[in-house]
Amino acid sequence: METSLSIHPELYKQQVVSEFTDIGSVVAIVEEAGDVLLECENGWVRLALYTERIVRITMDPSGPPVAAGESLFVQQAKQPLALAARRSGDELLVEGGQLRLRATCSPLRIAVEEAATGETIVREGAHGMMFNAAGEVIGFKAMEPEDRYHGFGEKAGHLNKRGEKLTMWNTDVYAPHNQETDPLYVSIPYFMTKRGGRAHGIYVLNTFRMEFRMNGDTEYALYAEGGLLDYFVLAGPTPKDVVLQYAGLTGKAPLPPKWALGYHQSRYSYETEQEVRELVASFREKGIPLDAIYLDIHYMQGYRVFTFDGERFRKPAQLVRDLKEAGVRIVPIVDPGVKADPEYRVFQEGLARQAFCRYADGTMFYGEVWPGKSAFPDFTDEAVRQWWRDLHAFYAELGIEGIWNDMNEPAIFNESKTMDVEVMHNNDGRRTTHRELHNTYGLQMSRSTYEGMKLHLDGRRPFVLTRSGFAGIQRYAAVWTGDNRSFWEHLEMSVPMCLNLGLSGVPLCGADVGGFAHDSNGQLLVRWTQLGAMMPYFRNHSEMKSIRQEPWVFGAEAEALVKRYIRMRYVWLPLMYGLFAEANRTGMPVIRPLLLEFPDDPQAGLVQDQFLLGPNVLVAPVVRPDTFVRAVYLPAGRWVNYWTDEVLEGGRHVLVDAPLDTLPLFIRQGSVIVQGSERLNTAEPAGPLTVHVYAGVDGAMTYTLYDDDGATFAYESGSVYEQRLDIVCDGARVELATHIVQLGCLPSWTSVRVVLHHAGEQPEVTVDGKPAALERLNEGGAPALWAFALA
Ligand code: MIG
Repeated sequence: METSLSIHPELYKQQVVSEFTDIGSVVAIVEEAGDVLLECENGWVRLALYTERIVRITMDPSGPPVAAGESLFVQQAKQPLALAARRSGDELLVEGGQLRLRATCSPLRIAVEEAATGETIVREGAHGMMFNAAGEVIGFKAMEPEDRYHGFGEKAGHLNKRGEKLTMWNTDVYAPHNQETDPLYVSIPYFMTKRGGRAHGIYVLNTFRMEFRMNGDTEYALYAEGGLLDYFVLAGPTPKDVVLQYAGLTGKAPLPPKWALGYHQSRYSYETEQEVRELVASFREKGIPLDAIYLDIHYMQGYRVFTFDGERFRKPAQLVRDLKEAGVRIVPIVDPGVKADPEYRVFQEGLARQAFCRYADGTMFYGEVWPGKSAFPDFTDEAVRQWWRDLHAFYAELGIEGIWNDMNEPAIFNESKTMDVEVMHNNDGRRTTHRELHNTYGLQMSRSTYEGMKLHLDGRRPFVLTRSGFAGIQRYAAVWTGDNRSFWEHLEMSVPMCLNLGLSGVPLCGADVGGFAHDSNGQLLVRWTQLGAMMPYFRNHSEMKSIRQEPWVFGAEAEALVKRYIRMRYVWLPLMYGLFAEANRTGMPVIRPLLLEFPDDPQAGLVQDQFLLGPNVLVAPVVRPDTFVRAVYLPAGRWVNYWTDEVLEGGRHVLVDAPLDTLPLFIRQGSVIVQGSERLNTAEPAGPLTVHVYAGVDGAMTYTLYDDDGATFAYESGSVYEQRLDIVCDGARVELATHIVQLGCLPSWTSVRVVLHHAGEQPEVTVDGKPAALERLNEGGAPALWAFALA
């Protein structure tokens, strides 16, 4: 525990702006291959139009910044677009695409604006771009009074980061995860500014320790401990546009295998084969669905990665096979630290290949982690990544399809909690220090893990879960939010955390359901499972010292409710899977803050304890103990209570009942959702699909059913099933037109039934022009529910 000593006056040194040098006034303007280079008194600035609505600004005090191309962190090629500069007096106008940069020359202060309207998107205020002799750089931007800041990757605290300082330095934080606990495991140097209904983004290309100082009054600052001040301005203009622009730059997540979206059970640790088999049997007996069991560090022989302890797990291949037959996957943990044991094959190989991180003088870097003294692969080097990819044949040959990367910040048991910053990385030939590449270590590890599994899985989709990451991590892994606790506060915080991760390009994320550390309890586990069932990634995990938290440990009532919501997860899977397909194509997150779908609704912009699953399903979890009623904000329009079919007028707060068995859920009226069937895992037949049409408002709605084999990469070459349903409601008339968009494969569901909500007592329904044979589902019940089969 820290004491007051930690706020000793002599421990604190304020960073003073006056110790930084401004880039100075513009002395010459050079147009170079479509870019504009500004030679300034104290250095250079390059302006490049990346796309019609993305501009890149790079400051280098030492010389003209090179025209940077694609990289691990920029997947999209610069479009061949040109900027043209025009100076008149002190004013400089640089135009291209849909954007215009308007700058003063002395001193250089740049504003990015809409070329068409002149509306300012983002501007420098009193300060501009600065650097100092130590190599630190800062860029300032004006803060407008109504600006709200979202994104920044994985951050504790609230959805809006205005007033906060966000640090980019991947860190293992066992405890605490409070609002001010910063940084955590993942750094994504990107955020979105929302101003009224408009939005723009800033993505800073810098892997050094960074700070986003959003705690100013009239200015915020982008600070980096080294490297260049180099950033993209993503001009929106809507929040969704910004998300798409960011995903365009950093890439989209591959489709996860369907089993990765089922319910997962973990514990630090399930220690023996016997225990794992019993666990799976318990899920079976109790009728609780299960798709994966995790093996934490105890499965290994003395914590040596790429081994199984021969006593605890005598026949891992047999175990994996038997479980897979029961529809359950095994996901083992793999940490980066390789035990420094001269008799251990992986260590020997790594030494022989010079695969481990070393100091500049060639001496090895060793750190203490679970196996004791350990060496750390240099994942920044292609030859090392290749080696690591190949090593995964070990798991793949056992039948394993998912890998859990932990401790990859990297976390090390020492004062700094990580690798010495002066350790050198090969960095594919451009040797540099850990100080520069620390934030990318986890990403590079998960990259080679994903690629390695892909290589060895014979066309099947791998699943990788990671604790650490950087911009672009979505291309390789799912992210879980690390060591939370069984606190209601952490249940509550997981919502804005995952929403901000989604805005930062990571669609597949979630928190440890039930809480990792500390003791959970029945009510907490019920509420957390209700939320987890609607989260992209759904895993219950807990630590050694805490009481167990499998679904049945807190008595019959809790067990029944936990079971009900795990089963409900499987009902929502077809809708969720369709959203993952959308995320794969566009980068749109699966769970969305209200601001994304309702950017012009000021109240929706404030909401962080509710979210949308896709565009039309509103989830309002209960995140406080003994709370059986909650306020819900319904955006404009009408909303249907999922459980009762009651229609509620939106554009206001409502108070809804939320007894322990109820997760408040609302469907936007005038929209369509799909539901699958309850199953014990995703390996079981999908069964019938139900399309729920929430009629009752005149107008058109559309929904596209999506499916593919859920297991291979065939979807990338068109083996997908897509059927669009266009529905027009006009009074009692409901016309449904079906349209096969893609028939690259057949869907997994056996039949499709449509359920009509709020279509009145005597609807006239046609399907592709022919009258549908309606069946009334609730004889005499109101409002009427009608169903018909879809051929
Ligand atoms: O805290 O491998 O966040 O999920 O169970 C020690 C043991 C290291 C940290 C992970 C946690 C995992 C644990 N690990």
